[in-house]
Amino acid sequence: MTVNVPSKHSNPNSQPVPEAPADGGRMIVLTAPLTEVIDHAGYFIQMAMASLPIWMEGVINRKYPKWREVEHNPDGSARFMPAGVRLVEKSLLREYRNDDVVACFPDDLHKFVGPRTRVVAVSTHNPLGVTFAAGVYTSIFGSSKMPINSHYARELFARIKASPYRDNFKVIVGGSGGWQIIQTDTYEELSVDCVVEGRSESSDTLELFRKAIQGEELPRRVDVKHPMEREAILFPDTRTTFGVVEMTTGCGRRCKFCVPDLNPQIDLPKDKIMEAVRANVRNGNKQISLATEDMFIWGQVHTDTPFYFPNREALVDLYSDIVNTPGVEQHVLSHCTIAPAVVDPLLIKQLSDLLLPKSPIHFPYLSSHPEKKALAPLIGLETGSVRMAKQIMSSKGVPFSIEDWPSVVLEGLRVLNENNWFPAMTLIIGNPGETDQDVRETIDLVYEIERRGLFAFLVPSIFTPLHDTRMEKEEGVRQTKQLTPLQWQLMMKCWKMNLRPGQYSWWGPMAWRVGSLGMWLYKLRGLNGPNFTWPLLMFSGAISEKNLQRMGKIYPGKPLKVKTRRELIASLKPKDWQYLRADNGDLPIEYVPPVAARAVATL
Ligand code: B12
Ligand code: SF4
Repeated sequence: MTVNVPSKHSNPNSQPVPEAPADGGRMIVLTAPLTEVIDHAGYFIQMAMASLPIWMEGVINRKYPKWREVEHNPDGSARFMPAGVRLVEKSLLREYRNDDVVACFPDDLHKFVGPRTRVVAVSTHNPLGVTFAAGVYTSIFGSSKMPINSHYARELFARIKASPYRDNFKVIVGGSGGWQIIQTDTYEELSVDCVVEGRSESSDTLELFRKAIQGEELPRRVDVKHPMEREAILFPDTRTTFGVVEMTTGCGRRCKFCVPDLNPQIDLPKDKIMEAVRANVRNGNKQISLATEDMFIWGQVHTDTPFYFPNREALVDLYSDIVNTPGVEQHVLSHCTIAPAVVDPLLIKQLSDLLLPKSPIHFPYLSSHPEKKALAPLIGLETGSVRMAKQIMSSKGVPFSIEDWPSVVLEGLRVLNENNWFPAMTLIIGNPGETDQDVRETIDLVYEIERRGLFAFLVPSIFTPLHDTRMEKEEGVRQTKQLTPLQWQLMMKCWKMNLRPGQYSWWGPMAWRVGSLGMWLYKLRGLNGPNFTWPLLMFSGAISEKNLQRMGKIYPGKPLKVKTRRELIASLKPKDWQYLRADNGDLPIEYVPPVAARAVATL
């Protein structure tokens, strides 16, 4: 049965309005776009939906026909929600009663939004798709403003806007993608009253909800403080999407383009992490993932050792307890940096022994694991140009000098690959001030990865100035049409290399060749301009790279002179030697281990 209730925010499609909830609805209703909530088929599906345009949704539907299936609690609320929603819920439950607050899927909003509702709070990661990587692929394929995720986010906002009770409640948006609404000034269009920048634990956030409940006018944008103490960070005690539980906040490497690094560097207490892991399992989750910018800083924040020398024992102990928690069947890594793999290869090996059996990721053509399992964290490579690296991320490779960045990447990748870690590595194309020479150096590094038989899933994206960062005001390449032939070559070479493992079938190479040429003729040529032509021919394999190089149509790349691990370790400052682990070998000849040094001193 449906009722029609007049409202100034009337239903744009004049759809019949569902019947009001019998209990008048909840005072505070929390939700998130369906494509950010789903807990299906691993991380990849959400990342794909952030990048593919809506007209390619059929590809996802065919590959994952059940992706829309979600689970409910007996009262109709969501069985799982992104960690951000869970923390808003937990923060609110410090002040409001359980039956005042609910977290529900977008399709169930009508069951909870009623005359009693005063706030609808939306948590979102990437509502408009204007962040890095997400924007670039939709712009290559066309209709740049509408990735699949964005379509579903907009659908959610349209649904809220059309609610017959819209005049009675405020819409508050938060989460890591809220800034996109501020930056595009889409408040009216999406019917958003206020965007909160910052964490829900803050007392300012609670104050905002109080105001909204009293019907007061809200400011368009509120910046709330990030807790400075680890004890002030809350943990979910219900199930989260992908079993996400926070492990750290902040990073410490200070890359100029980075948003999460603006937060204080905190590693969260193990007992709280474990409680949240158990809560996930209790509520039916079988998978866990610790959210972090760099997993390797955990256990080494504000200790006597610099954070970039990982605390091996603490990390192995934490991950061991997680994967051995009864009920945890799958575990996925989130983000990390690459220098720790060079600093402590034995740590990587010990983590592999622990984590591979529970990894849901399989790389049949790459992994040496008996079941072909692999680990695939996300790591920033960003650029192969030392000049550019110095400018935008001078501490990315510490304790090693940024002068050695290409060697750190190659040596780190060697260690990771040997232990069945095949990371996704992001690259930024079109950084402000990027010259052709910078791009050539990045292409050199990519060719060197190939030459050495190493593998990373390379994810190039176009520079996006992110809000509040030190590069917020800087201009780089804005659209794919502006990319130079070299930048296109880099982009297409990355994708060609990514598809290598998929090409070991008889049909694979042919499908790519025909598919990409067809796409080019049909659509891409017009969209991306003439600079795209030769790189796409290279990608498709229609003309061999050797021939294209001979014809002068692509840059041939040149071999890099690379430092070995021993040489990299030898380049460290002597004051850092004390943090090296002897069991990794390669110690500098002049190095005297602490025990021996003490013995010499007492002679
Ligand atoms: C886990 C994760 C993922 C996972 C799972 C996401 C999920 N749905 O659960 C996967 C791998 C799928 C993913 C995908 C992507 N991600 Co992601 N992801 C993360 C990561 C590591 C943790 C997110 C998290 O759960 N944190 C813990 C929760 C508690 O934090 P939170 O969500 O921010 O919530 C807090 C506040 O924001 C606030 N809050 C949240 N919601 C609300 C709502 C209201 C009303 C209020 C008041 C407050 C509030 O309170 C919470 C704390 O109390 C972050 C980095 C990070 N450390 O945050 C990157 C991060 C958020 N992702 C990022 C990006 C770019 C993406 C992708 C676009 C990447 C890509 N190209 O594919 C996609 C987009 C996916 C999509 N659906 O569109 C960027 C966002 C950059 C930006 N600011 O725009 C980040 C910051 C990574 C980075 N280093 O840059 N991601
Ligand atoms: S290493 Fe990654 S998380 Fe850390 S500051 Fe740099 S970009 Fe940010």
